[in-house]
Amino acid sequence: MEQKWWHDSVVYQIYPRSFNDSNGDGIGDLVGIIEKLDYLKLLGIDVIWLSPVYDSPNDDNGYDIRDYEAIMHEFGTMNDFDQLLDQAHARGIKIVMDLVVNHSSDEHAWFAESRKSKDNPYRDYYIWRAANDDGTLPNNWGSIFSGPAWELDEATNEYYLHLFSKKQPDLNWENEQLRNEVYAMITRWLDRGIDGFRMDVINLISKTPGLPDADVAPGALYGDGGQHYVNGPRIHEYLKEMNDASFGNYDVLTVGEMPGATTEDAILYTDPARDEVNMVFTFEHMDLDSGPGGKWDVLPFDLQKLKDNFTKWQVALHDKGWNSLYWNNHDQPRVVSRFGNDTMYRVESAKMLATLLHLLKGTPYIYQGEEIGMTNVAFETIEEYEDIEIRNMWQERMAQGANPEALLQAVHKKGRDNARTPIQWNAKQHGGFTTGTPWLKVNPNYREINVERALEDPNSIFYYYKKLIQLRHEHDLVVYGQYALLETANDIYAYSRTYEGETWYVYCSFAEEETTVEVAHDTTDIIIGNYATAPTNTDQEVVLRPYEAVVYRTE
Ligand code: TEU
Ligand code: CA
Repeated sequence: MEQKWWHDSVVYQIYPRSFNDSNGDGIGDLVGIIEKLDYLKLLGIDVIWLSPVYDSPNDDNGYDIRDYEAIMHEFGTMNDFDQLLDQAHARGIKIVMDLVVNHSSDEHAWFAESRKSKDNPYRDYYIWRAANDDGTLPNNWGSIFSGPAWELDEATNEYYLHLFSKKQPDLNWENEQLRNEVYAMITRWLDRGIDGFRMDVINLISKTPGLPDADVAPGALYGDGGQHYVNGPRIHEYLKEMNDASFGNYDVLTVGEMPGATTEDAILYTDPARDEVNMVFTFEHMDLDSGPGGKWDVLPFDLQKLKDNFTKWQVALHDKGWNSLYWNNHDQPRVVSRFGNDTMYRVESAKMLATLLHLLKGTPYIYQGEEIGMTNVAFETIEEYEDIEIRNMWQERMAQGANPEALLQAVHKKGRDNARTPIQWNAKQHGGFTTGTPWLKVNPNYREINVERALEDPNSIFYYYKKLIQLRHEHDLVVYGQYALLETANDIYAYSRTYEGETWYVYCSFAEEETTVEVAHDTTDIIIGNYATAPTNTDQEVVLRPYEAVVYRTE
């Protein structure tokens, strides 16, 4: 496979609202990001993925875009953006932006036109339907943010489709003119000098013609429309067309956020010969702790399922496509709280999880705060949460008579605001994120967990991430080596990577007690480990301490 710059790159995701506030209004901003570029340079990352910074009424924190070519005024100006781009490039850091084109804001100029009349030239940019003859909604699909996926608009007495919030009407990709406008917009950003796109729910843009009703799961209020829009009928055609018309003409990174994409789908999306996208974000490992009732139906973590899933992806995409690797983003709880131990073994388990992910094959993504082991937050009341997904879900479930204590616990475990609390820079008020009042409360553990402390401690999680990033930059084995799962006890995840006659063995313990693993290789050359001393080992066995991670090299 032809080598690409994004093969050995590590990406750092910034959620600008929560990163760093430079002017005391409680909201992170572009100047705040510029102030921290040296920090990111020290960490050693290659690319920043910026969550949306476009003009938006913030119904979904910028994932509802009012103007694709203006900057959100809370975040700064286009001049600030150009500064950020220049300053990042001057440090050898690339910038990838978010592309949110499954839907726009209902305040976008296209939608303002579209809703005016049935014969408006922009009518067909969105998905409009009349009610059925019996007065019911056009179909039975539910919105991903609760309630039905249809909203009545009085001007024309028709419904528009919104897979997400009412303020996020879905764009109609069947309309060629709309598609061309999107490609032209992408091209203008690329000409501005950005280095690629993370493409929001891009595998949802093609819907089954006729928008048929979907199956209703037992106990569900609405049909699961996903059957008619996840990896829909024209998705590969649209992606190829987009690639040919825009980013395919530039040497940039594209990553498609793709809920419901299987390994078979991912191979089609990322096969370099097909010219669609470079890599996808799979959701499969993020869904392992969800029961049949969906994300709020929380199951205990099961390491065996994680091993099976990662192994399936590592093996399937080898030499066929390209993986992206992530534990965290702005939609997911903090990994150290989710799959590790965020109390007694916070530092050990955060480093162990980092080792596991960063030595796999694919492009790793670090979500802001992950590099200092930030944890989930547990607000005591639902009013302290800001996320529209949480708020809508709460309202719907309370109306159905759900138990508020149990639901609040599910929010503590899975709510998106876990990832969105402001970055804890130091032990000062509000963790040094702002001199004003933060838009979302800071996690109360900021005095113990913060960047300043991490930078002072040579054994911190931060410096461990730095080392892992360096390993990827220095060793082709980490980038291109072939993966194999090693059979071990239940609480251990062990795998090897092999490249040009060299093999690395990665052992990761999820146990809270010592665990002995049998080994069949030399154990003298340790590449990295998360304890200050080497584990007790012979050529036959290694005794792993709680949440220990260790990597051996053999030739
Ligand atoms: O997320 C898509 C998505 O599927 C999530 O909404 C996910 O299903 C949810 O968090 C899990 O319950 C993308 C963005 O990352 C997210 O922030 C946006 O809210 C969403 O699209 C709509 O743009
Ligand atoms: Ca600000």
